[in-house]
Amino acid sequence: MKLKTLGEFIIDRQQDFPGSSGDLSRIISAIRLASKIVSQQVNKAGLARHILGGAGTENIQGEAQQKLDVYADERFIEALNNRGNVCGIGSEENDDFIELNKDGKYIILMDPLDGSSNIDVNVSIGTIFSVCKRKTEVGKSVELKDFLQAGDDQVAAGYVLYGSSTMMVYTTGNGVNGFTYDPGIGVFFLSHPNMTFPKENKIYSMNEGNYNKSSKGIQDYIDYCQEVDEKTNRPHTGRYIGSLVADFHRNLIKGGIYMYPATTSSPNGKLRLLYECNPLAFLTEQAGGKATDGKQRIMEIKPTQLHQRVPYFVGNTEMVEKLESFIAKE
Ligand code: AHM
Ligand code: MG
Repeated sequence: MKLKTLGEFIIDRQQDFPGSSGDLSRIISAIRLASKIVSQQVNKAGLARHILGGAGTENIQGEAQQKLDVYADERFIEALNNRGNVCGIGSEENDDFIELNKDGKYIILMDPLDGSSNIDVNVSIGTIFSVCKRKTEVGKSVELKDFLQAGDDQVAAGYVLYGSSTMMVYTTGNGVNGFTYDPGIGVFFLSHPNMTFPKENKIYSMNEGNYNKSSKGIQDYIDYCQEVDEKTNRPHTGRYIGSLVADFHRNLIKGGIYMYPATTSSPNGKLRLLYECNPLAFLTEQAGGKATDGKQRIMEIKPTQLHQRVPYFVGNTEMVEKLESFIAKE
């Protein structure tokens, strides 16, 4: 079997676009580098805490002990800054955007370590990223408007899943490809070419503790998922990890829908439009699926705030449309 590395894949793709500046390739390879560093740290998180945590807030070199999500944030910012073509980063970890190289043409939006409440219990977590061209002139300071771009303006997006193996899945608008990391030699290999949602309506994923805090349409859809009906192969299977990247990845491979609706305590839902919803929506549409806030296509929403939250329903098109039909009846 001929194995293709992520590095070879990036070069091949760049050659498909003669005259391209190679900027996107440089960004993807910066993300690849940071994700290897974070992956290594994630794998020893429990051990590091055991060895270093008891000594208080300092590690063995006398540096302040960092939480893994702050560590991931710093590694991604560092790697992207080193490439020189990124002018700013908006991150779930930081209140405001960070300005990098004024001459850079691209901005990055990212959730450096999504599902971080799962770190302590040894459950899969991930990184989500989105890449857009800046709106302001190259050479000037970045502004908020560079970051408040609709999902349709993304030029690349993806995630890294730190699971039973580490995987990177991304799109630049020409399909979705997944790469599995071999930590022995430090290389990502193309393992999931041209990923698409399977047709089967199989899995539904929601924090069902929120059932009674959700709207009637959501409750009716959950009831529908649980109903016994041989013809439509129901009940669907319920699966919820509580790490968006891991839930999304499983549903992309097996067929399913992920839901984080508005609730009485979180009227806009929990997930962030720019760091979580838009990048996964871009991947979803590229993989033949659908992403909506229940009424509108996620990627059409014009953001007004950096940390904006939206209700989120994403996955297999048929399942998302079924859910929308319940919401429409509310
Ligand atoms: P985080 O970015 O602070 O980690 O929060 C996002 C996470 C998602 O990964 C996950 O799907 C969701 O929050 C789980 O929320 P809940 O515990 O309310 O079900
Ligand atoms: Mg998150």
